[in-house]
Amino acid sequence: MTGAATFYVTTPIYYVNDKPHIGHAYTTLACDVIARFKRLDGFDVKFLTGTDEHGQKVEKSAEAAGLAPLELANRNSANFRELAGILGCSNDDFIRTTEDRHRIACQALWNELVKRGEIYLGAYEGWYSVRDEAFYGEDELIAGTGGTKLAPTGAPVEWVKEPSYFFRLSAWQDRLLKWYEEQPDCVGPASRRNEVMSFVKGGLQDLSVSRTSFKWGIPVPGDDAHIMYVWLDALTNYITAVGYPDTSGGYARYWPNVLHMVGKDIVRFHAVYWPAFLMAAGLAPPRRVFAHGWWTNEGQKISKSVGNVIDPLTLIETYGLDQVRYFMLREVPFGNDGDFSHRAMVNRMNGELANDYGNLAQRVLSMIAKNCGGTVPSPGPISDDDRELLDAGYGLLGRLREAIDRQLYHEALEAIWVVVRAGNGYVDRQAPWGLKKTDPARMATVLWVLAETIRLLALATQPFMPTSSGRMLDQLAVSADRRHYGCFDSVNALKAGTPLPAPQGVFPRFVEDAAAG
Ligand code: ME8
Repeated sequence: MTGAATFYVTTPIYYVNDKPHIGHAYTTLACDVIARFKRLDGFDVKFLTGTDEHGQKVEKSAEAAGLAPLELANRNSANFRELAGILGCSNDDFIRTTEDRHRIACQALWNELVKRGEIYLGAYEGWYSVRDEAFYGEDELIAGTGGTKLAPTGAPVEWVKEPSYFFRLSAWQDRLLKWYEEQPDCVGPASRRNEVMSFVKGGLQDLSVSRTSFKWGIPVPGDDAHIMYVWLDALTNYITAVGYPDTSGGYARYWPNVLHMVGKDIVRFHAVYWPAFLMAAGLAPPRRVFAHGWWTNEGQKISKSVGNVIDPLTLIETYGLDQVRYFMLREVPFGNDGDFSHRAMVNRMNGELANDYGNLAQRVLSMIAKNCGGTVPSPGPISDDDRELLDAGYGLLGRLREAIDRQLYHEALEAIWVVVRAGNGYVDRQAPWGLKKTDPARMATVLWVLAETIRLLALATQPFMPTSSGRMLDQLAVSADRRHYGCFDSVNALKAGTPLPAPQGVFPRFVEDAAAG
């Protein structure tokens, strides 16, 4: 792979105070799809996920659970690692902020910032939210019940007064604004970029980057009374994993061509603080931060207190892994908020997967098995109708590249389904079952055009539904080394006479009673 263009994609590192839920699964899946797509498209990809294990929030949760912080972290980090596996994720690395490599990177970054005069010692007095691990200005707070004050997120806040090191964030306002203007793709979608820009235009305060009132974190080099602010610690994971402070190997290879995928709740940390830390240390800011929307459950905010947290494992057991992967990225325009409902899930599963895509493949493959001796049929002259369907299939890759590069997963899937529907329309028009007696040569052509279209569809759906697409490609006898996107063309079309295995349905329907029972 040397010489291939590189692509680095990261999930947020998740807090270990809690169990993974649908929201975490969503971000990780979105990263997996893009990582798989780019690998198939010839890129040298690195896909990173992991866990954020320090800070007051984790320390408090551990205390409440009667555990040492590291014990809680070990237990819950394992849950996130396991989830990535269960989701079929192809991550190349899983980072934990309690690892030595990470402490080394954080302390090196800190020293660099100190050396450059970007960090100074002072005292912090103001509001802090442990739940958000964030400092808030008085003007940002909202009124809670009984005269209490809350963070804009609704989280409780407390007054903190302690010695603290500060990062000169205020000095980076103009350079951040220049970055947003010169690199318009650095924050997506555009609505989030606007939000971030107006926050920065509103003026930046220096940021408190150390705490002295608790211990669970990375010590500030040379001043053990302080531990680093958990967000400075956490954000650094993205360069730890490419080998920082060594800037030759992985760092030189992958940085800064990185996409940080995050939820809209943490865009400020990624699109304001992080690029400022990096630029201040003389390092390049990330290529792109994309903030997706928020999932609700049957119209309600997902929360532990409401008791409607969706466990991704239950979803997968109920509907199937590829079905869940498809649903999550198809249901909601990526970037918008979305709602999970059983009804919507079943509609997509039975309508688009089982009926439109699964039946098309199943019908065509069974006709080939019955009427063409179980081998790829031999096409004769190609008609305009044939050409139109084939061109739609071959044209798909360009559309997918465009959509995926802008994180428009729903558009990528819609482009694929335009071809699925065109394939169904073509079968109905050409009615190959009626040609068996009247014109077997034409039947063979129609079935070949359809089989070739299914090959292209299955290549296209691989990043979204790796297992099912793989099974479809198996049924078309497409070998493992011909599933990458260099084969998305007519040169690599199915060869007549290739023996095919017995067809099997790939997308089962969801049967309501079976689930209830
Ligand atoms: O914020 N809908 O970790 P976290 C969609 N440790 N996405 C959701 C979601 C929902 N209802 N709930 C959570 C942290 N997410 C920090 C990150 S990164 C250097 C440090 C997803 O465990 C979404 O990606 O609270 C969100 O940004 C992330 O989980 C927050 O995870």
